[in-house]
Parts: sequence; C-alpha cells; structure tokens
Amino acid sequence: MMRRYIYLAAVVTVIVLVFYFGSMNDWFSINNNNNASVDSVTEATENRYKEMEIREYNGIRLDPSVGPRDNSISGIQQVDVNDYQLKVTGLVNNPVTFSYDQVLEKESFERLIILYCVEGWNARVLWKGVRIMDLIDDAGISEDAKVVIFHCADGYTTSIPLETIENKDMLLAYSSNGITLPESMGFPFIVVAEEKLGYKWARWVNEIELSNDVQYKGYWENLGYPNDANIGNN
Ligand SMILES: Nc1nc2c(c(=O)[nH]1)N[C@H]1C(S)=C(S)[C@@H](COP(=O)(O)O)O[C@H]1N2
Ligand SMILES: [Mo]
Repeated sequence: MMRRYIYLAAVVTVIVLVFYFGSMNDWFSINNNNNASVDSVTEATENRYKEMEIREYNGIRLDPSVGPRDNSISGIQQVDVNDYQLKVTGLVNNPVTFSYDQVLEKESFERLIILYCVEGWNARVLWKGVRIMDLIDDAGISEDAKVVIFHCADGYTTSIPLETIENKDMLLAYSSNGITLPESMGFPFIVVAEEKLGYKWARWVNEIELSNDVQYKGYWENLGYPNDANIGNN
C-alpha cells in the first residue's frame, strides 16, 4: 500500500515539475520573442531611411519619410513628371496649370512637421516645398471660395478650409529630409497638412480645386472620419 502512495507522489511531483519548468521555458521564449521583435522593428525603421536622407535637423532626430507600411487606397502611384500637370481649378478667376518645374521655381520653404496617422504611427520629417497660397493666388481666388479640395493621381480626395491653408501657410512639399519626395510619400507633391491627421496629407496631388462646398467630404471623411481632422480629436 505504502509503495503505491510513494509511486503516486513521485508521479505527481514529476508532473508538477514538468509544468513548472515548461511554463518557465514559455516565459523565457516569450521574452526572447519580444526582444527579437523590438530589434526587428528597429531594423525595419533603419531600413526605411533612403540613401542620402538626412536623419537629424538642429539636433532633432528625423524619422524616415517613408511610413512603416503603405495604406494608400490604390497602392503607390507612379507619376511621370514629364507629362505631369498640377491644375488650380474651380472658384478661381482664371484656372492655371503648372508643370513640375514651374512649381519648383516658386519660393521655397522648409519646415519640421510631424505627420500623425489615425493608425497610431507618426513621423517627424523635414519638409521642403512651396506655399499652397502662392499657387492659388496665380489663379486668383473668387470671393465665394471657402474650401480647397485636393485631387490625387489615385482618385483620392480630401479637403481643407481655405482659411486654414492661409492661416497656417500650408505647404505643398516636393522634398522630405533633404531628398526628392519618395514615390511612396506622394511624388511629385504632398500636402503638408500641419496639425491635421494623416488623411489630410494628400499625396500625388494633381489638382487643387477651390470650392464653396463646406460640407465636402473626401475619401476617408466619407467613411466617417472627422472632417476637421484635428490632432487630438481622435
Ligand atoms: N493620394 C492619396 N493620398 C493619401 C492617401 C491615399 O490613400 N491616397 N492616404 C492618406 C493617409 S490615411 C495617410 S495616414 C497618409 C500617409 O499614408 P500611408 O499611411 O499609406 O503612408 O497619406 C494620406 N494621403
Ligand atoms: Mo492614415
């Protein structure tokens, strides 16, 4: 009888030990996995920097201008600058069309601005571009224009009140972190929608339309995202 109890106790002890060390092992491997994924994220971030892209500005670290993954509605667009045109249309006195070079001839401005995406990532990037107002002024604004609708090569649209563009002196950028704007970031042009969520940062812009439709909803706005898109509202 006694032998049977000893045998049972031994079996139970072995089972307990197996579970104990087994779970410890799991615990270690979970930790190791965590370390591994932290490392691979860092490496992935590292890999996102393009050759020649500057990584620091006035002692402030810059993020890679290409985001962690592409969520564009129709993938990355390839725009040929040789037959590219940027149009200013709608409620203007005389619609104008700029070539890529004509946009680059305008006075340029450089600004360090963070892009916040609703998906939770952000990127601090040094942008260089022209004032959107300088492009619009060439067309002459009609008195009833209230909103600027940006149209893009992939059919994406988004809008920003004219007043906001004026007050913030918003830029249309052709360069990020010292290099030509990468294709994935909207080459040739991206709207630097300072203090607005990522979906206002129209990429591959090919038309700037002035409108009085203050209710206008772009692609993501139409799917329920707030039209003001202020950072912190989300
Ligand atoms: N033309 C165009 N511009 C666009 C988008 C798009 O799909 N098409 N996506 C917007 C969104 S939601 C964000 S967060 C930023 C950055 O897009 P990414 O997250 O795909 O890099 O670009 C914005 N501009
Ligand atoms: Mo986004």
